[in-house]
Amino acid sequence: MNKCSNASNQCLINKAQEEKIDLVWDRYEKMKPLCGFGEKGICCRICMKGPCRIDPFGNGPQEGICGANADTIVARNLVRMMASGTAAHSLHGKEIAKTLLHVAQKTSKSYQIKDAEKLMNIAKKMNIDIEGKDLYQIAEEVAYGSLTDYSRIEEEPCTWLSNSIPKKRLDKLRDLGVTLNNIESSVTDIMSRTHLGTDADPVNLLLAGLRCSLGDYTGMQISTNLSDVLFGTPEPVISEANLGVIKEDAVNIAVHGHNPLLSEIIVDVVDEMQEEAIKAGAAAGINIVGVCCTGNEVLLRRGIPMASNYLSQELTILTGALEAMVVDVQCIMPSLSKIASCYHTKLFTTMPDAKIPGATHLELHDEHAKENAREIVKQSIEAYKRRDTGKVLIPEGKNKIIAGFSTESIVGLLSKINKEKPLSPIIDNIVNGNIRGVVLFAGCNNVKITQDHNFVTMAKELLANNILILATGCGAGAFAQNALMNSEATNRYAGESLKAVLTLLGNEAGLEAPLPPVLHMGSCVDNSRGVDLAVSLANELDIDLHQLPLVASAPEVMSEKAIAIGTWVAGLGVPLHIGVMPPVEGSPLVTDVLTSGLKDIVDGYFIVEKEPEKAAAKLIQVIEEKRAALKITSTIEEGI
Ligand code: BF8
Ligand code: SF4
Repeated sequence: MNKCSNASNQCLINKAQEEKIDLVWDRYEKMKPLCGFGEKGICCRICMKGPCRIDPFGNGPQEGICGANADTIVARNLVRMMASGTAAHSLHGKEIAKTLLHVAQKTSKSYQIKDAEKLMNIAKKMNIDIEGKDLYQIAEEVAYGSLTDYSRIEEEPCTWLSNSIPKKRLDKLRDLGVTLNNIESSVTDIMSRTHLGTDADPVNLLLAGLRCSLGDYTGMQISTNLSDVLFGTPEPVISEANLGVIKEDAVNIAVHGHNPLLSEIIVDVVDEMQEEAIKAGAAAGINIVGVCCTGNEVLLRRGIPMASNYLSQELTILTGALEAMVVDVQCIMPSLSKIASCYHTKLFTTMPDAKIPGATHLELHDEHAKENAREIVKQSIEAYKRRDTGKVLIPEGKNKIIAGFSTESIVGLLSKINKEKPLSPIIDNIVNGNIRGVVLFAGCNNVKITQDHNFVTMAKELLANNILILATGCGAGAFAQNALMNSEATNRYAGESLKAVLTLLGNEAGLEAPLPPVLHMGSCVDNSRGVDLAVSLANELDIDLHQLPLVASAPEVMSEKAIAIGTWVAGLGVPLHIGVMPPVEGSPLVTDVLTSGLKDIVDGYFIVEKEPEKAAAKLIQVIEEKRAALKITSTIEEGI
């Protein structure tokens, strides 16, 4: 194998150049200059009289052919992004809920209930009477109750929205008319009102977008919670990250996408097929690695190492040592197919709604999921025999990570310090200033930014200022890849008082070292875990979410799903930083609503700042303002 000690993956980018393979960064360069109308959101393709474009300099047309102005066009385009994001996340949740229903009705061949305690807690939360019912009856009611959030006719708010946020917040959203009774209707509503000649009022459109985005949130709650029932609630787990987790002497299979229904089965069947791989010459057997949010799901629950987040997904194949990439849905670059064809790598698609030309399609339906998973592993072992060892180049660096911080595992850990009031160690340390506040990092990588740069730069600054960081999605991937999710990172980057708290907690957890300064809470749908923790803190203090010294950041935001998340985060009252301007600048009105008007009605708002150093400073300022408003301005660094 050729050696590559460069942990930045540059060697693989160079390799791609030598092999004349275009990567995402090459395609980006070829795409330049990007369309200015599209970037500002003022291109409309909603009907075939157009496409229409508004001249941002005021010299050309200021209205489309139908008379829609820039405000209407920008708002329509933006809320359609929110609808797409909501559809993606909530369909994921619906698949999980349907699977739980099949398990409850004992018609599932491949899945079972792994966390009965969580199921009981959910039933209680949903006000389901569990008296005298067995586990399967309760699971059936939980599944039906959750699926009702996708189909309710009555005008009451979705169960998973109303049972998971503080009452004050729910009342505020209801008064504003943005609570929803039915996730799928909220998406239909956006597609309907943005049809040509329907809603032309930008503010009315944005409010509908907020309602739809709260559907995204509702779908995430369902995804996360019911996945925990089926696959287990994450507990702290030690693993590794970076492309170096791909092993030269193993049959390497990457699982990529979002839905744990696929990856869990693959991980399950691997153990029984290890011998076959060894017989084929792979001394280390079969090695599963994760990419994107599927990677986060199996990392948290199974300790599977993380090879890559979004932007470097193509490089996993460039290592020349990947036998198969198995994908489900979302954030899968279609380019993978072409790149895989330059190697021995098999690309498997597994979902009926996510096929890629050139890939092998093997659907993982419940009734034959295990057989198909075995077939995928078998073909991967076959592919190993075709591996060209001359083309193998695996970057050597890999980082230790501690992941698996579900709300339950955090509360469990804290209860070792205070059994009666488990949240008090966190609350006390926020009040006395040892922890100044919390930032939840979420969202994607974007080719417009050097991969992971904004995440890492901001985190170092925030940690030095004693701010605790939670992370999900590709944000979590960025921190995992850049050695910010282990005890050494706490010693290196955390301010003194934060370090003291994390050291105490790490010792209680039996690590004999500090907890990491960035806590990995999971995939993008697991942003619900961050909300759950924040809601527990807010309820304990009898305040609303916007009063907490809590902010969110998606410094390398890219996808429509992330736009939906950002909108509901603001709707829940939490200011949200984004490091890339969404396509709204063509309408000063829409830009103003997002960056300031929203604050007046829901307390949360968007902070757009491209420079990570400046963004960190702005977030610190917001946290300090929130502390001052709560009258917890103390800077005492003692008394943990
Ligand atoms: O859902 S963070 S690039 S992988 S959209 Fe996609 Fe963005 Fe990554 Fe996970 Ni979330
Ligand atoms: Fe043009 Fe109006 Fe049609 Fe959009 S809806 S393409 S602005 S005519």
